[in-house]
Amino acid sequence: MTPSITMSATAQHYLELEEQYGAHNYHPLPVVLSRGKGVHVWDVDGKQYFDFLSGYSAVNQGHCHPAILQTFIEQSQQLTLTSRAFHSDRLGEYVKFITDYFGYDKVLPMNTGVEAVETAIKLCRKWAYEVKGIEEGKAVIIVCEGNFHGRTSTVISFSSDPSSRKNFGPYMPGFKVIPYNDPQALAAALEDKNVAGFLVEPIQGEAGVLVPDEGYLAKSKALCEAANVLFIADEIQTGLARTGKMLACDHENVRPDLLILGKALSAGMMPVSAVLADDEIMLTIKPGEHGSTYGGNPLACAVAMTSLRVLKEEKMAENAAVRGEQLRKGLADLHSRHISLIRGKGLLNAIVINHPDKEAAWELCLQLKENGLLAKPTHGDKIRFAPPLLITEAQINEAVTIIGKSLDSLG
Ligand code: IF1
Repeated sequence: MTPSITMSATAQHYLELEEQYGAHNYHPLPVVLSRGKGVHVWDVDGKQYFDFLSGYSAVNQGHCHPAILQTFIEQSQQLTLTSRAFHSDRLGEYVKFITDYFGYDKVLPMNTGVEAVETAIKLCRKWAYEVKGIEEGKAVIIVCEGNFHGRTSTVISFSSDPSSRKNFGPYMPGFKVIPYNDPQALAAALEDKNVAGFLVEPIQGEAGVLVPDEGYLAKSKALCEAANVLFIADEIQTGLARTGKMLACDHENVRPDLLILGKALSAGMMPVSAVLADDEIMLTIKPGEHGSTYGGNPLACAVAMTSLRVLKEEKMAENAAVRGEQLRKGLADLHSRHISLIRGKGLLNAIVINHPDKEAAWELCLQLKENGLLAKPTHGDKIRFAPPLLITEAQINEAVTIIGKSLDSLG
């Protein structure tokens, strides 16, 4: 049954403004939000929803977390941006804090996730030429089919998703695509002596929350080590407690050579990203060879420190592990004929919809919205369920009831 899309005049007004004056580079669910707090968001008509997307894992700490907000307010009234032409007290404090937190020699602070991915690519190439000794211009970085690492021209050059690539050429060379979750394919690709790095998501988010086989990350890291190739983990979506550990790599005790963070590093307050590495890699970039106007700004540093502190103080990784088990069990116990697969780790989950109507996942999301829960399909038949990590047992039960009721109305 296709629920009628009922929009108030107020909501319609905002949709029309976006339609008329905004680029059409998204197809959002027909809901206009105006407030967020914890696991909930409210639309312009005051209706409350569970947020089961969490800004694609940017608000792991919950919307408008009070302690992070307090830091934002205090720092924003003191000093927000100096550029890197000058030092700042917050940057010095932050670089020590985050490198102690994750156990690396150094951090290179950036803003968006894809900027951190680009930074990791540049560090990997620099290291290849100046440390490993690969011939200049010949470095190859291995990536996986189904990857999503952002939307710059370089990064979409190695996307296997036509909608990310089509008509954005010419493409950046120097990347080799192999199947995900296939150590043999990685071993074969590593035969090429020009390989400098392996860039991988510990769980492929956009591909539909593809969790690789147990041991995939550890095997891949070992193969990279044996080949003197950098293991580059894109933990922008999987990191920061989302999968039930501080990093998804922690499930296999894998320490990436280059660790890429973003999204929840600032709990949804502003774009903050980072690349962590040890000196042999990080010091290949010399003064003036890389940077960004806002990278490492005092406001971002202050917000990131509180965002990281909150994750540990409120034991969000532990909660994500327990609540994720509860969510997957609750979904399984629905015994819905419309669910063909439930997968995930911690509170990064997805269901695969089994329905003759190819629009069923979208229809289900419309029904979920009507019933008070916001989620969005990814790649057609999959729906990601990724609430903020402070969600409670009772709230998971309430959400599963909503999901069950919505599935029943699919027909
Ligand atoms: C959109 C997807 C998710 C990411 C990983 C790097 C980036 C992302 C693993 C780049 C960003 C965002 C981008 C956003 C929607 C969302 C997304 F659907 F696009 F693919 F989460 F799965 N690495 N993912 O997930 O970070 O530059 O965006 O800060 O483009 O619509 P960014």
